[in-house]
Amino acid sequence: MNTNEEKLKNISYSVIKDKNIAHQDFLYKLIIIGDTGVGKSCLLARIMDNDFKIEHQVTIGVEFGAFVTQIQDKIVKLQIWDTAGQESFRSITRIFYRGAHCVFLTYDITREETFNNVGDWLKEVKQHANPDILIYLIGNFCDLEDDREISREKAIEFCRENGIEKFFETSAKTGDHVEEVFSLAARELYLQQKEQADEEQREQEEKAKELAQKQRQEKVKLKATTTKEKQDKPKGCC
Ligand SMILES: Nc1nc2c(ncn2[C@@H]2O[C@H](COP(=O)(O)OP(=O)(O)OP(=O)(O)O)[C@@H](O)[C@H]2O)c(=O)[nH]1
Ligand SMILES: [Mg+2]
Repeated sequence: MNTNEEKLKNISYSVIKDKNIAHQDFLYKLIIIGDTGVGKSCLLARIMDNDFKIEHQVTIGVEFGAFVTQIQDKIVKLQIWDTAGQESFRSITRIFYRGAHCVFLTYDITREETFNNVGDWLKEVKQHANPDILIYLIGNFCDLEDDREISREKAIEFCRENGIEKFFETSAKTGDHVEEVFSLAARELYLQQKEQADEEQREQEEKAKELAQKQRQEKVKLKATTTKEKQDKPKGCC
């Protein structure tokens, strides 16, 4: 386990059920993308309402949701954008990549073509999202093990080739690993921001120290010059 994962594991957190909570310390935007029918809306319904719909209600454009956690002493809200997977909405959904902090690149482990398209989805991310966006690869439908077409190894290989650090298999139907991935994303984004803020503070403190030392040195110099001037001054002058 690398140090980042250890840190993430050790951060205490709890889920806040009240999604309408007015106050939050940190707000992050997370988008879910992937082919139509891979279960994006069901993942959202599972994390928001612990609900699952059997029928496929095609998403038109985009739908919103939220997932709120308390991490350490801070309230962290994920604003979740569930996008339409159908090709015809592609030009609309692209607009929503902007400003996203995290993306769930989703496929269905029982349909190979949805995995084959993940590369194209990744290209979209690279073209339209922030370069430092956090990318999670999510293989949904893991409850249907007997129908599996994409092995874990194949997905892990894809991650390795494309520099994606996080890969999970989920089931929106049973809820397997769903809370885990959303809460991990919240913790990872929080940790990133916290470490960046800590780093900035360290830099400022360092600068302040340097400045104080310079000022001290200037004072010493000034004192030395004035003493010398006094000594050099001719005595007993009338
Ligand atoms: N067995 C199983 N079925 C799932 C799972 N997730 C979603 N489904 C089913 O898959 C179908 C499509 O789910 P949606 O969440 O609507 O798919 P989507 O990705 O939002 O599709 P678009 O909105 O068209 O992009 C529905 O019939 C769900 O019941 C899962 O994890 N396991
Ligand atoms: Mg949908």
